[in-house]
Amino acid sequence: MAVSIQSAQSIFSNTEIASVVPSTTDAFYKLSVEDQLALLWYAYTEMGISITAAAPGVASMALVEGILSEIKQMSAAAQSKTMFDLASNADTTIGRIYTSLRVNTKLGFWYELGQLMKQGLVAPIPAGYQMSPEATAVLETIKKLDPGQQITVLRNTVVHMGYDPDFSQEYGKRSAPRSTPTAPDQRVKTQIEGISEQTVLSYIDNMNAFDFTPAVALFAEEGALQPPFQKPIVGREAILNYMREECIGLKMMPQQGVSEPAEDGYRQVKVTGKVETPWFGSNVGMNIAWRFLLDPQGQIFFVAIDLLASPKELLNLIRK
Ligand code: 45D
Repeated sequence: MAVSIQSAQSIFSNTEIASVVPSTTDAFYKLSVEDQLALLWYAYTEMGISITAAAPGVASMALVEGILSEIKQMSAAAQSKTMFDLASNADTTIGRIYTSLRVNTKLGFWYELGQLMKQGLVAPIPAGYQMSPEATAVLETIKKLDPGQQITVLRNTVVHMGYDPDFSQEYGKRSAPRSTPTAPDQRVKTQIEGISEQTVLSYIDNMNAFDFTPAVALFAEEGALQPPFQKPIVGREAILNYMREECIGLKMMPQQGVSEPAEDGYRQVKVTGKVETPWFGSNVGMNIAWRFLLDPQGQIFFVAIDLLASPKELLNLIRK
């Protein structure tokens, strides 16, 4: 059987992913929009993990200053309706602007709105609002997730707000803003126990330096990158746009790995470790696996990034 992206998806298929994240996200979308907004508020304020002050630096906040000041000037009822419209994907001007933003800027927008709600400058969730029993159950599930899983659920909900949620999926069709990579003398060389493949080590080093052009050059022309719970992003150009949009400020801390020959001269490599997002810094370390399939030339034919079900999965390096 020839190697394909589809066949590559099932390398190291015994990796246990945090499937509670998509199931909780699905349950969330079955709730009324009022319940969704209330639940997000309670989850956000009661989770006990806080966004770090440096985070807004990764978001282009200048792009949302206009809509934020517009919202500040609205009546409380109009403010609530704006949030309702965003969460229900209504076709509004703010909804269209929101959709055109990068993920980090969407998060920055909500971070700012959350601050304004705490300060009483934007309408809060009405005191005494009673969530449905279904919403209460979803909230309880979220509270029991580990922090890396909790923030992934929160992030998913924010990404899907605004009008035309499919827009952001099309990485091949738009160009993303660039940013300056880390200076060469400030870079650190990664070592991963059990791994000597230069491609994998260079991938991590370039990603940690936000140097996405050489990171993408490690991929085969039609190579693919599959983010957690998403479809593979195929081709260098699409992957480059994705990285420019989503990978600024990420800190990758691979710990250990295993490498073995696969069919047709390919090689499969699994690495586990932690990833931190600029939003939560070292407050939240996400447990991650990278499953690489390298082609005979040593290029990345496929890499899946998985959010692991539990910390004990970090040790699951069985060669399957
Ligand atoms: O609606 O190797 C309020 C890739 C009110 C790339 C609110 C990767 C109501 C390749 C509460 C105010 C990227 C795949 C809302 C590796 C309301 C690669 C606000 C992996 C919405 C390793 C809510 C990277 C707020 C990973 C403010 C796994 C919510 C990255 C804020 C994961 C939520 C990053 C925030 C994650 C969530 C970031 C800031 C999960 C951030 C999550």
